[in-house]
Amino acid sequence: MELQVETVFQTVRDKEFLRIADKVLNEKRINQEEALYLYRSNELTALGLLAEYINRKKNGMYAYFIVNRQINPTNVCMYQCDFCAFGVKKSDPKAYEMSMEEILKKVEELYLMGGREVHIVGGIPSYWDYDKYVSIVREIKKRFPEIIIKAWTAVEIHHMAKISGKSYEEVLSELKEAGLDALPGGGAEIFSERVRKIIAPYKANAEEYLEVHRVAHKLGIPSNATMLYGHVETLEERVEHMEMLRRLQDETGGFQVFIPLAYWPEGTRLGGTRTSSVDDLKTIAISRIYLDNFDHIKAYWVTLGEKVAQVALNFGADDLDGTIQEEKIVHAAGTKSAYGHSVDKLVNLIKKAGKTPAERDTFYRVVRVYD
Ligand code: V47
Ligand code: SF4
Repeated sequence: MELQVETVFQTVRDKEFLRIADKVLNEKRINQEEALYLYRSNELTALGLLAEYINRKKNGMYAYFIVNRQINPTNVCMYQCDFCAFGVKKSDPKAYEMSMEEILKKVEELYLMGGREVHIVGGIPSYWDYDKYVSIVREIKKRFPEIIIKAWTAVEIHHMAKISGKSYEEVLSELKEAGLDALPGGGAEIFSERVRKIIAPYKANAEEYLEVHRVAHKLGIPSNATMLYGHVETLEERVEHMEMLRRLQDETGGFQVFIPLAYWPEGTRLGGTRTSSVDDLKTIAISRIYLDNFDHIKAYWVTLGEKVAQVALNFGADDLDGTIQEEKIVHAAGTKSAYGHSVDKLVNLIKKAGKTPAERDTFYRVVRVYD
């Protein structure tokens, strides 16, 4: 059945909302002003329906998940971003660093349960040398060649280039040669210079983040993109962030998924309050509509909570991330989500959202459908 904007949206009285909705249904790109209008509108259910319509055209009734594991090898970090409760100084009693044996043990546990992906991201200690990052990838690949390694954010890649004197291209090529398969999307935060000066003044800036991803795509390394929202940024700055990603995706086509990350304030220097579920759902829906050149939008259950993530699967998102097993970054900032989920739990969450659970690998190749 074809959706007709007049009948589906008959309860919506806002003419400008309807004009934008019609544009979206006609597969025309919306601009930044129109995205802002959608953010400021109170037509939440119509917005969700619009985003979900786009999502179903791209992904049908599938909602994806992956059997994966996060490994955060250390929480010692020289950058001390104000929104982050995870990164601590070496002298902090909470500071830890995993040995290579501990890291390999964690990968082995994943391997034995049939997992497919390790997602490695952590703090950036001033005393780690370049080879440390490369050797973690190399050792994992050597022992577990079937495991897909999604490791090191653009911020870490930029840092590696800085300490080694190598170019992004050299660093990424060496990591690829060691066994790196994909880059995670962390470190993007909000691209606005104004915001970065407040929340993360010392690490890679927007241009550097985007350039790392550009080079990765050129080398055939796919990557993900994130946006940390709900702190000091304006709605304009969120939309500008999406615009910069949309432009790079037009150029390279190398992004696989966009992941809006809801900010958790507990234990951070920045403080503030949690996002509302309405804001979370709007952000999922608007990103689905705005990023028309991205195939996937992730409802990351760790930041959204399981319940909002489930609703988000009907607001334009098509992916829940995965079993994860152990997550330290957002848990340090107060999330009450479980540390990990079983496959059964994720399958159930998805089925109860009215979607078909599709287990995937890192590259969105379907491994198993749970009808
Ligand atoms: O870059 C840090 C964020 C990110 C907080 O690529 C916080 O598939 C909320 O990027 N509240 C790391 N978020 C996690 C990440 C990620 C997660 C899942 C999947 C993928 C992927 C990437 O966590 C950091 C930062 O943006 N973060 N502190 C906080 N207080
Ligand atoms: Fe370090 Fe990343 Fe936390 Fe910033 S967000 S303090 S770079 S771990």
